[in-house]
Amino acid sequence: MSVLPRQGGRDAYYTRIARAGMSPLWESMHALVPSQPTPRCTAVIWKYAEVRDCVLEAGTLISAQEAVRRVLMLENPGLPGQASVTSSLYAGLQLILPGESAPSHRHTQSALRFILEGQGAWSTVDGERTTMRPGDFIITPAWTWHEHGNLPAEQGGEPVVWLDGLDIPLVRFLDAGFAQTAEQAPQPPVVREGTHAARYGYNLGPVRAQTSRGASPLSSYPYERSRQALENLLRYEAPDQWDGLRLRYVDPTTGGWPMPTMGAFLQLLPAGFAGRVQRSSDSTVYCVAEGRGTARVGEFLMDFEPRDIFVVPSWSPLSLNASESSVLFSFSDRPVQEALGLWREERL
Ligand code: GTQ
Repeated sequence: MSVLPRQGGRDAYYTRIARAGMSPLWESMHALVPSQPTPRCTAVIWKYAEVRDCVLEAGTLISAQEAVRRVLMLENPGLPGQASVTSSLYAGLQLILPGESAPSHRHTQSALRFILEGQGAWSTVDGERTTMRPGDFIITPAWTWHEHGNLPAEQGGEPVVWLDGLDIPLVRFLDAGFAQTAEQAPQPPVVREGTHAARYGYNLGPVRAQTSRGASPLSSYPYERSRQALENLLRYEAPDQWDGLRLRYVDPTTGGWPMPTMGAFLQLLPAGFAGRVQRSSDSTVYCVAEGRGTARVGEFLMDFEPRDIFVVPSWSPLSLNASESSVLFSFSDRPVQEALGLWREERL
């Protein structure tokens, strides 16, 4: 007890216990165990028309090879300098020019891509090449080798830009980040493009099941098919009053999320849709595939148009309106929250 002699008031006491590496819970109890989420990230929108030039300008300053990944990170204003779009997730805009390639590596962070513009690029995931087309949802599960490339201009390569989503802040929080470059380990054997789509992409699967890689065997969920699913469903099902028609991307071998740390969604809002107010505990990043409308987060109004990216923080009241028929892509850490029994939603 000699470290804590009983003299002075509370402040003096706090100073003394701080020297011993302790601090009083009762001063921060409310902040540590809040009655509801108090997200540090804020609602924010990146208008693609305003940031596109900056993204393309990066192509004049550094090559994809030198940069390894030529990306402008989307930093949430509530999390400055933390490479975070939400507390748990990272987002960025990646550019690859005709004829370029970005070297092979792998890491324990999972990555997803939503292609914004341009033709000719591909991503190779565990030795299987996947062509990237606008609107495609492409995944790079944890610890899979991946590299990106683009056709030469003569063969139709155009500047290609996509939205990257990674669980970098989450993995950093857990101190579980590992990475390797291709020189440090052998590359996987080459698999012909389309192999996994042929094997798993039609509600059929191999009879002698391969062991799961802990993530979807499909690297690509082409926009054409996902879009068609929504369009088709609209003929059978009335849009939900909160979400319109919202589907989630699935691992066809389990019906679960494509990757364990990030879930992704595609939703159709018919023209004139005026969604009711809802909130959920997973801060969500949206990217507009088609259409125009408004996302209201609390009192904050965000007018969206194609390729805009916006954030809806945890537990913030959200309502979506569409002036034109719209398609929204979105992703969040919902699989993590569900696995831990944390995820909640409220529909008002
Ligand atoms: O494409 O592998 O935006 O490793 C950040 C880190 C993209 C990628 C990012 C990455 C990648």
